[in-house]
Amino acid sequence: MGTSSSNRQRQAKFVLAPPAIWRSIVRLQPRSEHEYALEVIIRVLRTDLFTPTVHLYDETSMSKQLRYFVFPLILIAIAVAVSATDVSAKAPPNIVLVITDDQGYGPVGRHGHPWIQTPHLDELYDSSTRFTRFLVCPTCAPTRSALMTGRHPMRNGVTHTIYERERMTLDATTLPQLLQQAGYACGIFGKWHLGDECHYQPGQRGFDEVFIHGGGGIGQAYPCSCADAPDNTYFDPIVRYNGKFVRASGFCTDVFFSAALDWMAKERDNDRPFFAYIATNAPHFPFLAPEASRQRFEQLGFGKAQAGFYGMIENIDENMGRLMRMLSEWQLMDNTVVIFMSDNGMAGGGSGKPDLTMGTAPDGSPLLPYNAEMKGLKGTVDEGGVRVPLFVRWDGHWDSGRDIDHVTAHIDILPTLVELAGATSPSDQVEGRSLVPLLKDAKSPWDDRYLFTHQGRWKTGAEPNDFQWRNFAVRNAGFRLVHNTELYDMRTDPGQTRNVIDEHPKVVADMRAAYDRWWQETRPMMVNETAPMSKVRPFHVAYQEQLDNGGIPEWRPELVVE
Ligand SMILES: [Ca+2]
Repeated sequence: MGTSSSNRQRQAKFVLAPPAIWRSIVRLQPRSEHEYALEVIIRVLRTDLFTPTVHLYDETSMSKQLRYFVFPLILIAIAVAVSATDVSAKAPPNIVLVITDDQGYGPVGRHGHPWIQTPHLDELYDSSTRFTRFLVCPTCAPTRSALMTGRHPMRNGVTHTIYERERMTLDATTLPQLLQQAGYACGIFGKWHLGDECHYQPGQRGFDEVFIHGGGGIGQAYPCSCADAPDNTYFDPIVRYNGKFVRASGFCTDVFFSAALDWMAKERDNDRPFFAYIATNAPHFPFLAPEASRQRFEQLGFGKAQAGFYGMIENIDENMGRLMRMLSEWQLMDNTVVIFMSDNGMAGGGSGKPDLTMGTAPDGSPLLPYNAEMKGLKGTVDEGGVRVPLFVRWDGHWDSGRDIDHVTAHIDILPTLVELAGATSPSDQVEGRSLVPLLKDAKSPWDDRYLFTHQGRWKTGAEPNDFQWRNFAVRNAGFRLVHNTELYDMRTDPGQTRNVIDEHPKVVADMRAAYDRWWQETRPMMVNETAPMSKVRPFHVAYQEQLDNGGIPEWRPELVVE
C-alpha cells in the first residue's frame, strides 16, 4: 500500500481524488447503473489514492487502513457512481446529421429499389426509426434553411437557390447557435448553400469548424454572389477550410467524410458533445462518380449521367459505412444520434426518365428508374419532389426497425435536436415540432397540421404575390392539394393517380384558407426579393487573394479510414 513507516508526520491533507479520475468518471459511457457503479469503483481503486497521501495516524496495519480509509472511500465511490449516473443520463448526445443532395427517397436498397446496392444505408435503416413520410422542399437551399431555423424557408427569405435569394436572413437564429449555447461543438462538412457572402457563411452562424464548398455545388458560379471557388471539380476539390482555401485529394464525398471523421476524432477527446453536419454535394449534377463506383453501371449499359448519379450514391453508401464503423470503434454509438436524410426529391437528370430503360439487369430485366411509386421528381411540389428518407438512430435509447408513418418535415429537425441538446428553441421563430416524443414512444400523439410547399423560383424582380396560387402544395395527413387544381387522397392513392378535388370541397376550402393565411404572414418575410445582384463573387475574390498571397496549400486527412 506504500505506507511509509519512516514518515512520522501527521498530515491533515485529504485528497478525495486526482482531477483525472473525476474526468474519467464523468466521461464514462451511459450503461446500466450496476455496471456504471462497478466501473467507477474499479477506476477509483486503480488510482494512487491509497498510496501515501493520507496518514491521519502513524498506523501501518492493513486492517486499520481499511477501517479508516478504504471502506469510506468505497462508499464515496458508490455515491459518486449514483450521482454521476444521473449526470450521464442527462448528458446530451453527440449528433451526426448526414444530408445528401438530390438523392431523394427511391435510391436506397431497403426502399424497394430493384438494383442499387446500399448495404450500409440498409444496415442503418435496420437499426433506425424510419420516418416514412418525411417531407422537405423541392430544391436545395430552401430545405437547408428549414433545417437551420425550424421554419419555412420563405420565412428565412429563401425563395430560390441563387440570385441572392438563397441567402438565409441574418435575423434567424440557427440550429448550431442554439447547440453552441448548450455546450456543443459544431462542424459543417460539404454544402452550406445559404449565402456565400461573409456574414452569411456558416462560421458566422454557429459552426466552429467549417469545411465547405461554395454556391449550391462544386464549381458553380452564377452572376451574383453565389459561387464556389473558380473552376472547382469533384476530384481533388478546392475546399474552404475555416476561411482559407485548401486543395484536397480524392473524390469530394470521400473528402467531406474524411474531414468530418478527423474532426470527430479530435472532438471525442473533449468533454463537450459535438454536432457534425455532413452535407454532401453528391449526387447533385454534374453526375461524376469515382471509377470504381460507376463501373458496374457502365457495364449494365447505363448512360454516363446515370452511371454517375447511381455511382455517387453507392459511394455515399461506402462513406456511411466508414462513418458507422468509426463511431463503433470509438464506442460512441450509445452516445451519438445518427441521422440520415436527403434534401429534395430524386433528380431526374441523373436518375433517368420514368418508364425509359437505362440498361439491362443480369437477369435480363430492363433497368428503369425507381421512385418508390411516387409522382414527381426534384423541383416539383408532388410527393416525389419532396419526400425523402429520414433514418434516426440512437443505440440503447430508441427502438430500431420501426416505421413512423405520421407526416413529418424538415422544420421538425431543429426542435428535435434542440430538445435532445437540452437547449431552448426561439418560440417566435420555430414552426416545427420535436420528434423526440415519437422516437421515445411511436404511439405518442401527433396532431394533424398543414404543411406548405412552394416551388419559388419566380423571376427575380417579379412580385411574389403574383405566384401565390401557382406551383404550390398543401399537405396534411390525408390529402395533398397541388397547384390549386388537384387534390389527392394520400392514404388510398399515394401515387397521386386520381384527382378527387370535386369530391372534397370542404377539405379544399380549408386547405386554401390555411395556405392563404400562411402566405399573408410569410410574404413580408421574403427579405431578399429586391436585393441587388452582387457584382462580385466572394469565393472568387478570396480565392484570388489567397493565390496572390502564398497560394493554396494541400490538405490531407490525419486519420486514414479505409
Ligand atoms: Ca438538392
